[in-house]
Amino acid sequence: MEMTFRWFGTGYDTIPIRYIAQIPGVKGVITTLYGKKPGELWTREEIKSLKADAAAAGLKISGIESVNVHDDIKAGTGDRELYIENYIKTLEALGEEDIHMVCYNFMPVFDWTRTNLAKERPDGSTVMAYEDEVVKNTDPEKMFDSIKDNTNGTVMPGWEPERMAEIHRLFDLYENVSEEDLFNNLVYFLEKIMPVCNKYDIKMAIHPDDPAHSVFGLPRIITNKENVLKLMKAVDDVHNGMTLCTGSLGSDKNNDLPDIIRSLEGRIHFAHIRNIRYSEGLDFEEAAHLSEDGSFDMYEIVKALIEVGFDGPVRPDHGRMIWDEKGMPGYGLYDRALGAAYLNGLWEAVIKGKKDLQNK
Ligand code: DNO
Repeated sequence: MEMTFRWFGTGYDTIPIRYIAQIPGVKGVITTLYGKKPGELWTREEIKSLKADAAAAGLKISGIESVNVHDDIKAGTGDRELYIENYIKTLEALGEEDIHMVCYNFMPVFDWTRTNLAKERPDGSTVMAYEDEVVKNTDPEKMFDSIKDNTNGTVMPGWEPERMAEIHRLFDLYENVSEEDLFNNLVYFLEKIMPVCNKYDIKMAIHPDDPAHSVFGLPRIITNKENVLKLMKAVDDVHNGMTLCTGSLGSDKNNDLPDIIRSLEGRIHFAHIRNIRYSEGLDFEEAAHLSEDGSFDMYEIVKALIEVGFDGPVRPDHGRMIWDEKGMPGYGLYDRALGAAYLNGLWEAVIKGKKDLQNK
């Protein structure tokens, strides 16, 4: 694996990139052109300049998160052909710039959903949390208003104000889109982009739905082992792969993460590793990466990734806000850096442990 860290780019991320380069073991960043709207073209010049910013800190770009997919593609409406054309051109530009992994999602309207961005824990740290009752009792058009005061002045991915301003129109767009339609639209999109992915060896890594169930009655499809395997089979090309996001898939208690990892051998192109703590029903709150702090066995997760020969980029995912840091919820420096250090330790231990056993 290659340890990486998410960085939102110059002018967007409040964390200086040189701090990221100082985290032990981090060789690359996962980044994006954060100002781009879904469907907009990326030029080679813009990608070059993003690479230069990373290179100035001694880092490479290990992958893009995300090239967002326009809602016309997801809903299969309006200008989808034009937006697919643009997506292909963007992939071409990325390929020409030697970038080979792209993370994206196929969630209608909302990207990830939380009901509290700063739930205080007894030790004074804060975490993001999800409560299903709140979602059930909130008008989706007001969802952003209910959390916007806790973003510490940052623009959170998937919750951009321009996007929130169009929420009414977006809900109308999906009115008659079933889960089956959404799945078919995803397959349609993937089939169209596979030739360019093959030409430039770009591995597409779909991000699971977060949380892994329907919110506000919207269709959701990347939620469990069965659906994910169905997608892998429908477009049976190594360039159609997954972002193994433990926090998202793991938000459904029935999802056995090590088992899902084993079933996806060869198709996991990127890993987001974090821990959550289950509460009642569908509720959960985020936790420190350490197994003991949450509901996941991180050792088993790392072991399964190593067993299937996963060698792509890994990044610590959402952390707590600790040591009075003010930043984008989930994306502070301190707890994610602790997460990277912990994951590096687990990796080293599992790999060396395996070798020791073989040498006996
Ligand atoms: C949230 C992230 C997501 C993710 C997208 C991928 O913190 O994990 O916004 O980047 O769903 O397209």
